[in-house]
Amino acid sequence: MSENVSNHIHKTSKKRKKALWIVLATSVLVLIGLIFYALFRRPVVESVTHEAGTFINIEEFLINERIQGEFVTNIEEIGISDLGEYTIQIQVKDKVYSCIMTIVDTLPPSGSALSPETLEEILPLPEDCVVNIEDATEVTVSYKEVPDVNKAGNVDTVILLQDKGGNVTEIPVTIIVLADTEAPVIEGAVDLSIDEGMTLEYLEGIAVTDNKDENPSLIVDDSQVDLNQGGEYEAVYIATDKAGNIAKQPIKVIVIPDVLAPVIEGTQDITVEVGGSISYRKGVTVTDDKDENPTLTIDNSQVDLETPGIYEVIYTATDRKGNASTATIQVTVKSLETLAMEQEVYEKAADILARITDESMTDMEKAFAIYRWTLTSIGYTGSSDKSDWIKGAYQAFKNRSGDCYTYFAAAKALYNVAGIENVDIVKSDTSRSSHYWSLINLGDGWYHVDCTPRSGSGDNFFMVTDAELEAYSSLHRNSHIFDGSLYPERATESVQHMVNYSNGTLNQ
Ligand SMILES: [Ca+2]
Ligand SMILES: [Ca+2]
Ligand SMILES: [Ca+2]
Repeated sequence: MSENVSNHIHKTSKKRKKALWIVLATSVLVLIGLIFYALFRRPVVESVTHEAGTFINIEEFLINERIQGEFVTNIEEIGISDLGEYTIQIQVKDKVYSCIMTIVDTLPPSGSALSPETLEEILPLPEDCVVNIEDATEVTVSYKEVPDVNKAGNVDTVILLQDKGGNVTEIPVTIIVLADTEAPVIEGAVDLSIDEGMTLEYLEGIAVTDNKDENPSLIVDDSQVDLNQGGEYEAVYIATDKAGNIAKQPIKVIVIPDVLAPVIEGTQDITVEVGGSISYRKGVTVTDDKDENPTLTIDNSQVDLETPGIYEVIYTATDRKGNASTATIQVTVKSLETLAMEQEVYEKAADILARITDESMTDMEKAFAIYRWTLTSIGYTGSSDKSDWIKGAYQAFKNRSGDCYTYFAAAKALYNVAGIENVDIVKSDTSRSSHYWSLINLGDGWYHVDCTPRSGSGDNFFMVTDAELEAYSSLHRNSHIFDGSLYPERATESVQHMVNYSNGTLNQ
């Protein structure tokens, strides 16, 4: 028994010793572990969450403040407001550790309400409703609900400030909506001047703007202006905005009267054979100082194209204002026989002229040669057909005889071919006898030429003045009396000292 007891005691003692050893060994292992942990544990945290807008401090990354470390990553290159994840490298002693830094924005923005003024129907920008906005990240500004600003008054609304982190701040504001009381502004209005009868483009160059209305209306009141009557008038531009504000801008309108008649150009006498036709407008133009399209009427009611004769045609041009001018032409209707006779007369005249003149002669020498040829080449028989000078010339060239009409007509044909300006002149008092002669103009005025030989005396009439003709006429029963008012004004300077009738030459 005692041995058993002794054994039992001995066994108990052994068990205790064993437990003690286990505790001791465990403690040693824990201690060793702690020493290892202290000596070799990671000094840098695995991850960091950083609030945007604050300074990035090395201590955020170290497990306690006894550890000394420094950034390997250039931390200044990271925007402190740029949200996101960054891998940051940190050196502690001679080892480099990585850490994930996440920049977050958890703080809502702040701002101060304004009370912006606006006009009816014009919504202020939400940015204009808040000032002093502050946040670490970019903030967008918007209306929570778009306010109704269509009517004047105070409108309460809410502005939302939202940052990059999704944080939202609501700011109540009051918008002051004002009615539009400002009239539009008219620009470009100037006094206008225009020719009578024209139309005015009043609105050309006129601009209207308004403080609120993008399209204010613009009209012109020209009820006082009469564009068809010269004078000075007033017109008024009237601009109106949507709110009914009106601006008025008067201008002066000067209407320049049209007092000048149109000018007719290109009319000329027309010769046509019996039964022929005439285009009266051909080559005729009408212009006016003010009217771009003056009217032209042609009165040819007197013309009888079926009957030979000389007829008048009257052109009348009228401008818009009623100023009128006229031009008259003669239409000569000739029989075919007369036209043929005319052609023969001119052929014969050309033959004669070629014989009695040459290129070296002056116009006066040519005229004198015509005078001498006519005077001496035709015999006086005292009768002729006076219905047409062509007939007279025909008789002169064919028969070489006739009366004063024959001489006059022959000379006229020769003057025409020689290009000498001439006018027919007739005796005004034909109670005793009729007589025909010419006025010619060589550039120094009109002179009388009478190629009819006078019986008896050696009287000569080459380029004589009225006075010289009158001196003869008064002594010879008014042989050359005429109505001076019917003819172009005559020259008064005598050229008789140049004329040598006896030997047929001119003194230069
Ligand atoms: Ca924020
Ligand atoms: Ca306005
Ligand atoms: Ca005119």
